[in-house]
Amino acid sequence: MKRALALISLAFLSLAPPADPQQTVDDACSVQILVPGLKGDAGEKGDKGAPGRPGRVGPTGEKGDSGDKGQKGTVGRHGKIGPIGSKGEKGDSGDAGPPGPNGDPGLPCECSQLRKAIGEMDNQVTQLTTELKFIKSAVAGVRETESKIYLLVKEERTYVDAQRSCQGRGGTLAMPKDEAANGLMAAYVAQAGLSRVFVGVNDLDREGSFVYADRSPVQTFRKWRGGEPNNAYDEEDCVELVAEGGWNDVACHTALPFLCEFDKEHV
Ligand code: GN1
Ligand code: CA
Ligand code: CA
Repeated sequence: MKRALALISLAFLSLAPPADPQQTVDDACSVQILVPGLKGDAGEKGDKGAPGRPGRVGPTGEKGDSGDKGQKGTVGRHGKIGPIGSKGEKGDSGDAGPPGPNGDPGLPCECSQLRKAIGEMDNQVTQLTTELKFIKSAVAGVRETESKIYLLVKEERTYVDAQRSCQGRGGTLAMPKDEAANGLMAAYVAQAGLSRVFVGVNDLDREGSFVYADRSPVQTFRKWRGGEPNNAYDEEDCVELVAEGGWNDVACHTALPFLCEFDKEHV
């Protein structure tokens, strides 16, 4: 190998142009043996070479300190359905449902016959009411109006005892507050064959100020006989109704038959 290189170098040297321009053509045809010159000066510093290849992966480092707590993560997936809860309160009732189907046709109305029967019953009620009134009057000895029942008691009592007797029966001494009631009472007294009875009127609390047994004042309706009330003997604070219908003040300790009155609502 070394021998091959020496031959090549020799050939090259023989073909190389003359190093000195003063050399002649003859010189070129001559064979000269050139010897190496002195070592030249050091060249200029070359450019920085390209970066080298990456090195090998280093060994695993030591475990570092734990870092700060990370941020809150996103909402997780829905969890599983929980157990069935307890029964709730009853809700409001729903809307009314649709109307049901029509019912079966009714029986034909016998209206004229029904009206006739009702009319007959009305007549019977009226007749029975009249008869009952008669029986009450004849047997029980009472009289009645739309709202009141009157009872004549033939036992003679002072005013206070008479009032107590009426109250014991659930009523009060009769109070003639209008012409109709006063007339009924007077007729009742007359039919009973009596001349006078105590009624519920007095001026016991204040002389001359007459009130009814229910403490309401005697006002526009009055039925005093001529010259009455005269408070005779300065002791007349109670009132009698005479059979003719007039009123007279008499002494309360006088014993007389009396007339009671009852509210139908309370009987
Ligand atoms: C009666 O008793 P005499 O006649 O004085 C009546 C009086 C009357 C008077 C009218 C107890 O009194 O209340 O006002 O007639 N006394 C009695 O003349 O009935
Ligand atoms: Ca009097
Ligand atoms: Ca009198």
